[in-house]
Amino acid sequence: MPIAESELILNADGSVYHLNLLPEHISDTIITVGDPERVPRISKYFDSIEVEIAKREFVTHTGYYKGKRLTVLSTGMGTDNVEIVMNELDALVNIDLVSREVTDDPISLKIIRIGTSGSLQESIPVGSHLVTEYAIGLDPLMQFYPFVQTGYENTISSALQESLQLGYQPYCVKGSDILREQLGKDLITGNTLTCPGFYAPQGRVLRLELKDADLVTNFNRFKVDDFWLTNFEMETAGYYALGVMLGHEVVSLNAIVVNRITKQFDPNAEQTVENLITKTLDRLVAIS
Ligand code: R1P
Ligand code: URA
Repeated sequence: MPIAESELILNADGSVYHLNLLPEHISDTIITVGDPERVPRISKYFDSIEVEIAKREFVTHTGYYKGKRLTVLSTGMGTDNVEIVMNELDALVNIDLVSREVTDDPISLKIIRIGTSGSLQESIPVGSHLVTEYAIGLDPLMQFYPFVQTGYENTISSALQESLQLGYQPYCVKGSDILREQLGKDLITGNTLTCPGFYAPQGRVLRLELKDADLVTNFNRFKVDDFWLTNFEMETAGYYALGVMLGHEVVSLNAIVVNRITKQFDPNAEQTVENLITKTLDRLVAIS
């Protein structure tokens, strides 16, 4: 059955609705970033750039880095944007956009998030790089998908629900083991909390008080055996859960630019991100 025009919306040139891309515009290896300005900061290292397309916050550059074809794409902030990006990237490789039929042999993409993040532990300093093993989503995205947690993931997310006295169960999900091993060696391995906001959901007070004044302390102290929360940001759990369901390999690499326990902001945050970019590009060239 073809997917209706109202469900898979295409632009006049046949490209997917928000990303504005055609299948030939992307590589099977995609670096995603939140900030559109981070796209040229990555593609400036490419030998050549063959595609430059932008619509809304979604900026895409595809080119070659040391002979390897790579795409870098900005998503903006939050798992609602990640939901659009993951579905439209998947449509580019697993749906025939002309017949609107799902293709028979699904293609698996490699998706690598390079983003900034805040540390929840004194021992994880600003300036460090962290690869996410498990992500826990406090956002509502998985209330709308039939995502099934493993027994272990369910134990973690139930314990967090109880600890934070939440009215809903968060979701816990593991990222790609293979990409974590290939790209995350010598990075700190951690468990990342994905929050549906930057201020109150991450315990920040400007003019509005928090419902739970101890939120960051609770994140910091949360433990189930040797499981702890190391850092937070706003996208990783959405990527990981959609990656599992759609069959794509996803890993989240975090530049730690703030520590919420020591209350430090990284004075060299830009360099911390730059170092993660160059390290990741070189590791991507080495993998098949
Ligand atoms: C908040 O400042 C943003 O920074 C982090 C968060 O996940 C959120 O998107 O990631 P990026 O640096 O990739 O945008
Ligand atoms: N991004 C976030 O979402 N939180 C931080 O504290 C830093 C970066």
